[in-house]
Amino acid sequence: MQRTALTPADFEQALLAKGAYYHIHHPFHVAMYEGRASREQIQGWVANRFYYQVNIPLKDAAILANCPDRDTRREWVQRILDHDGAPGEEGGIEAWLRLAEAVGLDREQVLSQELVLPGVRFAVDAYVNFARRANWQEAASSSLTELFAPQIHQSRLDSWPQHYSWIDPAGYDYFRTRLKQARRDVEHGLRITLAHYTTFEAQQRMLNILQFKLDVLWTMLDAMSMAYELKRPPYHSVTDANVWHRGITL
Ligand code: AHQ
Repeated sequence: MQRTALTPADFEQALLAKGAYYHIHHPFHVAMYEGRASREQIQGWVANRFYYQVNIPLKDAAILANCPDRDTRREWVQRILDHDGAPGEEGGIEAWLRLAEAVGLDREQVLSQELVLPGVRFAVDAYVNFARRANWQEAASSSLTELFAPQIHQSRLDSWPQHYSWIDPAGYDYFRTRLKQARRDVEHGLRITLAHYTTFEAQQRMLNILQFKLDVLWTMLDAMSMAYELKRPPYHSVTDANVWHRGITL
């Protein structure tokens, strides 16, 4: 039988309730927040999250490519500039590379993506490929894990400086910049989402899309937990070398 659609307010509450599954609750993130992460775990996190960061512009460009609405595109395009850097501006990817240097990683090694774990690569690629294949509204709404992002960026700014005196504080610029960009992104993403999903079934599908994106973020940290906490990186039973695939250069 046809269920009546949630009101926009109730739909937004249902979206916010998904925050219970946000990766701020993942044990790997909690360990970083509580100061229990080793230098290797912090470095592994930064090197692996770099793969997520450099794929965000590809994800957002896929959304633009699928979106026939000029007004949406002219607002959405800002996300690419935020990461790639508008002419004359550093951009988030460069800021992330400064975070990498601040935690003692070599810039070229991070750029090479040789430290990116298979599980991280698969999760991120699933997100980008979803954005390429889905309609632009569904791909746009999958960014709404950022409803919870300001809190996670703030938590790092609040806790890392006191726990990890060995990290150069200049590296934290990325989190500060992202605080306001995430809030602005969410306002647009929510506007698209609340307007697009107007039946109960469509709203349930969107909640499943948001869960997929939460799975992407959670799974990335699972792969990092295996490698950097449980000391079971891929192929650890066969070799000590990191032999996993470096990514297909098309
Ligand atoms: O640094 C992050 C970022 O640039 C983005 C873009 C956005 C998207 O389009 O899906 N999501 C996102 C996120 C960033 N940082 C994550 C973190 O934990 O630092 C949070 C993540 C998100 O919540 O999706």
